Amino acid sequence: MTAVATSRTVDTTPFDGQKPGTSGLRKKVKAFAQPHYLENFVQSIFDSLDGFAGQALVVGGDGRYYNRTAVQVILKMAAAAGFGRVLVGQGGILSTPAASCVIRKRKAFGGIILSASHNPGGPDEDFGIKYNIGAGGPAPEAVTEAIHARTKTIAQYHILDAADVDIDTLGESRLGAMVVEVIDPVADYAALMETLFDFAAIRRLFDGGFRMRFDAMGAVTGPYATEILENRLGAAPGTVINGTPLEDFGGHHPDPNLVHAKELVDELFGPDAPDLGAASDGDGDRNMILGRNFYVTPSDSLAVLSEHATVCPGYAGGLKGIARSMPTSRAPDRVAAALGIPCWETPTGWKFFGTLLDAGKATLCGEESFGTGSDHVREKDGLWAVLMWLNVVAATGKSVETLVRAHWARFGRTVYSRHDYEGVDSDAANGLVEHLRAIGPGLAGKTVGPYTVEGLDDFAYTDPVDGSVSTHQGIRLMFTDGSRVVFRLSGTGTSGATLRVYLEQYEPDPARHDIDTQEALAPLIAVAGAVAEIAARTGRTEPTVIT
Ligand code: VG1
Ligand code: CO
Repeated sequence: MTAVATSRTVDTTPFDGQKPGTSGLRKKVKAFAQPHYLENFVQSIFDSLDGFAGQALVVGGDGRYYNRTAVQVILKMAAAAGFGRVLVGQGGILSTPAASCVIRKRKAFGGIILSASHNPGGPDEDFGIKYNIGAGGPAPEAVTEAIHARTKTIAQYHILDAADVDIDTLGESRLGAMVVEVIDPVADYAALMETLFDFAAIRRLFDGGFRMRFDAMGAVTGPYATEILENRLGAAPGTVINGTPLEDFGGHHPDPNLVHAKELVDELFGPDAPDLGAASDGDGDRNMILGRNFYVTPSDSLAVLSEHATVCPGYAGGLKGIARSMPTSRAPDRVAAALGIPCWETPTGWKFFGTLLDAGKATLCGEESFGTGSDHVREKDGLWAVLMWLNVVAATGKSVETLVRAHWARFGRTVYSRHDYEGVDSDAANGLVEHLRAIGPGLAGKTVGPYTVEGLDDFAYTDPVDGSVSTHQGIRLMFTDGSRVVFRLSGTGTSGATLRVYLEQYEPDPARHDIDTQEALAPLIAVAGAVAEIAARTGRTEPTVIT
């Protein structure tokens, strides 16, 4: 017999639950662990939603420190709020793309994902929480703004007085009137991947001696990658490294880039390198792709996958369109033009792709920040991108490097890099952006270094489907030769400000395709620093991270 559980109302005081950022609320664990803090935010989510009584909610996270504690709080609050069922990943685990998959497949009302993505985890590090809508994607700005507004007025939350739920055993139990269903976090996701990609062809590739390394970075993709790559596709045991989700990710930044995935990069650029290397981030939505001695920029990855998408069963009918975030390079635009399909340019953050995907205006989408995905879910999807690369390699018989070089030969190379200045003083960072806005109108036609300025603008976006407008999405400094520098402040950091400088230069000449990226971009980097007064305003002469 289950004891009768009663709902308790707790008085609380409003808090400022952060302006809607790039994705959800991200803070130090210590902030979330303050009395009522998490509860206030969860109640603010529920108070901003309508019509969920008796409906299902999906809950899971990337397994970082505080994940299990937060899951229990959310279960008890969902029961008090009147949800009919919560689908929770076993052990509290669900990658971001898998949560999106489950929300869609099980027709849930929405989902709560616990993650601070690629930010470090542990008692002194970051935690995060985001709400996803019934379509499976991140809440659009109207919803996140409603949640934010609610955090400023909230006076009470409701929680069931009950013992913790066993979230480690598959199956159903009850929490008050609500059913808690503990699900296999991998099953639905793996089944979806089997419908999109030619698993038999990929299996033959591995049988033929193709070797790969997948670095799960001690984060959530370990169980997914092990099941799909090793168990279902026959990749050699040990293909997946750092495959057990750890509460502190082994002390690393689970961020799949050239700096943080050093172990993988060293192997792929070392002797006896495998044919393909890949890594994913904390919550499994990012990917980095490496060939043997070869790095694929995320922008090129989107372009190459778009070029060859039809070899994959799930995309055999062709693409309806491509969408990329504004700072992502324009390599995918050239592929879209060749395919005769639109290429949409959206603000940074996956939430802006949702309407395009729902309306059938785009099939593939991507961001320069190691995010690639499609209309199969409504989040970016790290392992999906790896499987698509494997499918393209298997179908064409070409290596990763050969595929990218063939793309450059056909379309030209878009030389691209992002320079991040992390932990900058917030006032200095805002001042830099204000400075750019102020000088913008006078810049057109001016010569700076080897470039002539075409114009500078502050990117604003009108959603072509629902008409919603988003302004101040990044400063674009455009030059007459097609080169471009974008300046934007991060919306996901948890300490100080992070200035991101995105550099892009088109190189049609095949004789120059081998040029080192930073060397090729050196003049543009110098101009970006001079125009934005980066050193003078931030006190930094070098970026913290170059990708
Ligand atoms: C960063 C990336 C952005 C991405 C976001 C969430 O945002 O630049 O492209 O959508 O992280 O990714 P920002 O505002 O810090 O630049 V994840 O993997 O945290 O969901
Ligand atoms: Co992520």
